[in-house]
Amino acid sequence: MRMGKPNHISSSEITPRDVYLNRRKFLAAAAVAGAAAFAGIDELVRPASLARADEKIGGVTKSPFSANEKITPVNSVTHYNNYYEFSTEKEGPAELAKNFRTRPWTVTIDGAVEKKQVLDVDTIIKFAAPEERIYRHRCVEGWSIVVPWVGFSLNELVKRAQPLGKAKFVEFTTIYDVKQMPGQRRNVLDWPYVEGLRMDEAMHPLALLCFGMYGEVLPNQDGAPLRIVLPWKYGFKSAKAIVRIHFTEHQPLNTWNKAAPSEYGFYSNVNPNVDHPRWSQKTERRLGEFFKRPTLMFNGYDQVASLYAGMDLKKNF
Ligand SMILES: Nc1nc2c(c(=O)[nH]1)N[C@H]1C(S)=C(S)[C@@H](COP(=O)(O)O)O[C@H]1N2
Ligand SMILES: [Mo]
Repeated sequence: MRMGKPNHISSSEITPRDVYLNRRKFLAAAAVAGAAAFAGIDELVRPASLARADEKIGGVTKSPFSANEKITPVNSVTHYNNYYEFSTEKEGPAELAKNFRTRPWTVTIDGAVEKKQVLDVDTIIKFAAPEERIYRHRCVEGWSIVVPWVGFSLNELVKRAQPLGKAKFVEFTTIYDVKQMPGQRRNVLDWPYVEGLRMDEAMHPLALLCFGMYGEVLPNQDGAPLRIVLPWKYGFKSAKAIVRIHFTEHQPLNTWNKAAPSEYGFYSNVNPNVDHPRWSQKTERRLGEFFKRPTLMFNGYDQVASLYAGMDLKKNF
């Protein structure tokens, strides 16, 4: 406060500048109210941050979507990762992602939506009650795992964004941060990593917005603080460390499709009847098991079949 300024100002002394400043305050308050409207009533209570891996996630309910199968040991899932931003070696991300900063973290919601927003990840993860979903996960390379992920249906977020009628696809972008992600110094892929879904795929309840696994906060190497998990698609569709969710009229060009279009398509549904050009997709090996097992159509998630009715899945691989 300037010296000599009187404490009391009569209304006759209010200048245009005061009016301007009050208007600014009003606009700031309106912006906060707008964010609250996007988040919904239950988000008005600001959630605590889930920042540390190995922190337990409370209030997790069991999901009816869970597979009744033997869960892969957590140590395998945290030490056999595809995460090229850190390393192309499967054993690399566990160590290299150890100090990756997952807070503060925001996700930009933009494109063809009513509610364009920049949202804090700790707001997003309170959009719905956390569920444990035990999903089979099939990597295009021929190995598979069974993981108890924690999250809720991606459609909880999509609904809140209020996509416009012209929004036909959702595009997910991973963080680009060369200082933290040594793999991004190399041109193995075109960074940042991009993935996409058709709107009806994104709205399917099986599509999971994920922030935990094995009851705890997601380890960095598995995609903290926020990833998607799409159990009926090859693993590369399940983008990690998401910073942008973009709604669009056009089919996104996903990173692996861009890198090798004859090998990796947009749909990438698990399909034992369509071989990869360089290997068969008929069987898979569960991490920790010796014998291979047959790979199932849609990875066994028949409930998504209707999304692809009438499509030639050999062409749309
Ligand atoms: N950002 C990003 N997301 C990614 C990848 C990646 O390299 N970068 N790899 C994908 C692949 S090929 C697989 S199989 C899964 C592996 O997930 P997991 O390490 O949690 O098992 O992540 C997918 N998501
Ligand atoms: Mo993968």
